[in-house]
Amino acid sequence: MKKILWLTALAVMILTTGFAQEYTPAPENLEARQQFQDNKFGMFIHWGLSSILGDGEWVMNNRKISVKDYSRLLPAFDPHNFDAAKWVGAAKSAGMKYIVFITRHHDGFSNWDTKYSDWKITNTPYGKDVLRQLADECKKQGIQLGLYYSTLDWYRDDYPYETGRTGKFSGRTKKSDYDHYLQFMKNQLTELLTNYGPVMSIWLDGHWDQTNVEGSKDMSSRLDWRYNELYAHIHNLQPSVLIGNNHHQTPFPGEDFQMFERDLPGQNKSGLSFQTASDVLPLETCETMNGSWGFNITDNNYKSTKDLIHYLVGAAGRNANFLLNIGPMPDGSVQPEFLDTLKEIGKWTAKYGETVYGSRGGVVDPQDWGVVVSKGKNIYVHVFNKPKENYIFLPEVKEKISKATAFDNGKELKFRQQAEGVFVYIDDLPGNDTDAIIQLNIK
Ligand code: JFZ
Repeated sequence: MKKILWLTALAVMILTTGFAQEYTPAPENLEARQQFQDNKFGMFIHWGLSSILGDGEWVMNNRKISVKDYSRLLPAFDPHNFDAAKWVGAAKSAGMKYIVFITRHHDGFSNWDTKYSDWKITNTPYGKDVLRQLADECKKQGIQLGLYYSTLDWYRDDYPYETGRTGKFSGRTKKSDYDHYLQFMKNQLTELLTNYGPVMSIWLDGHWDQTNVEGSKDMSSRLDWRYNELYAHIHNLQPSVLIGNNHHQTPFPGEDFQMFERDLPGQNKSGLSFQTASDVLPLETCETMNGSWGFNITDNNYKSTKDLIHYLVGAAGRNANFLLNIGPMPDGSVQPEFLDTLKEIGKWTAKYGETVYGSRGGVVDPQDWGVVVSKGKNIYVHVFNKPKENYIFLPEVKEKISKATAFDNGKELKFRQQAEGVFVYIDDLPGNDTDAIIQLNIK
């Protein structure tokens, strides 16, 4: 009798804590993580109804627009210049290997022909399923596709908006119903993961709406999101899909990669990145080409090609992917400033991409002068700023180095390996305004 009681208690404990649902990634998921890390460079695309207003994707919240007023955008959306081949072509021109597309942002608008909502692209004058075209084109051009999906919703009244810290001006009065909302998300995710071919990643965002502001002592969620259920649902549909969640915290069980926003792992310039980088999961960091995610008509604060290349290589040196954002215009086209910079980046990746793609970081910590990555029998030393001394010092290199060469002209460089690290002499390293690369061969 005692034993039965004890077993019952244990069973109750397991069921209520979710302890029995410990996540073991499927073999194809582990494989997908390697491919994801090899990809290194992707394009983030923020686009939807909000693009019409030219004031970023938070415009509904920031300008305190009610659901009723915001609904006027639906009959106004007609992106007649949308051409999936051009978007995917722009990503390819930069040397990007994947695209992460906003399927549904916080304004709740679905960029595909969902059965579960009328608030969708196929109910605009444009009328066509943008995701379908994008997915087909990605397949055609050999680009992997990830899907951004907001767990936060400013439009629906079943989302627990009462405890949310945004979406306060929507005019919603009906009591929320998370059971219902969770089912809605599962239904939509079933569509996304069934009808559009293999999906590389599901990029969730919105958790922070139910917590105190970033950096607070108490970062607990006011809502029990039941991620166990949501994540299991996703992985059951496509075991290889990589789940990431932009909650700005240490990864939760069931997540397959860790993401950073507007910061390289280990930095916190944005005030959003208080978490430490995982040394188990793949990492990804996202950043904008100007200062906005969604189309912003007055934001001309463009980052330079050089800065963005440094961001890409800097991410690789910290073992992370770089997801660079564009916010296409309301007509569906991409502004020339973005296209030009992407092409410029592409010139660099065409020449130097082999020192980044497929590499892994963490060989040597980031240094004042640049970063270091490894790839098979090679170590690539990326020198952004040539130091004043005539050498570069790489602390704590375990591998035995057999040769050092300047990547730009193949010229051999002198080096000395000691217990504390490697000195590479750079007198013969040609200057390079963006990134002077040294290739070290491992014995
Ligand atoms: C989130 C989104 O809100 C944003 O629109 C964009 O999609 C970006 C990639 O991800 O960014 C956030 C999330 C949370 C905070 C700020 C920006 N926050 O808690 O202050």
